[in-house]
Amino acid sequence: MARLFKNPDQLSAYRDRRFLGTQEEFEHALRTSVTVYVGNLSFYTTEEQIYEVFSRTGELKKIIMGLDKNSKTPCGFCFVVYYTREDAEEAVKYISGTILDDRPIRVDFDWGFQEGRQWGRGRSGGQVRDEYRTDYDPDILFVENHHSCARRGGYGKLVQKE
Ligand code: GTA
Repeated sequence: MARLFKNPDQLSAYRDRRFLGTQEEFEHALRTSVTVYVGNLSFYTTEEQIYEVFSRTGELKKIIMGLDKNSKTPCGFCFVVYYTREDAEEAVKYISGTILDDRPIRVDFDWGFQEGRQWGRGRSGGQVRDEYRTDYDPDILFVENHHSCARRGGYGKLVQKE
């Protein structure tokens, strides 16, 4: 099957600061990896729902939910691992932008899952970008059996505090 993505610029705008190799090694990993990153997920989207959507382009090897490192609850991203490169490429091409739980999800090539990458890197425990976002995301996160709740937020809440 013909490759859908030939130009490295098409692969991803994201550069993982924690990738230890060179830019060439990073691009090689993006070009050959069978793993995709999924962003802008609702905190309520389940692994079963992700399985249903992503298995449309091929058989899945593994799903790793992204978790808030403090609360250990889903924080809006996951990694999906396929068996073949073609299936991963089709997921980036055809599933990105799909609405799941009222949110357009973003599917991006990823250099490959490693233990530790499942945790949000933000100072609050969740994703960095939720702390920097300039729009307001009203999605509500209930914590501790619905005794309290927090909003996903925005307007650069951490930047303003700095
Ligand atoms: N393949 O797009 C992605 C992607 N993202 C956004 C996160 N991951 C991704 N993987 C792929 N494509 O394993 C992966 C990460 C990690 C996990 C959680 O998801 O590799 P995170 O989202 O919590 O943290 O990651 P990450 O990736 O470090 O955050 P981000 O948003 O890309 O920020 C990078 C740096 O830019 C940070 O230093 C942050 O402080 C800064 N930054 C981010 N947004 C802004 C902004 N608007 N203004 C200024 N600085 C900003």
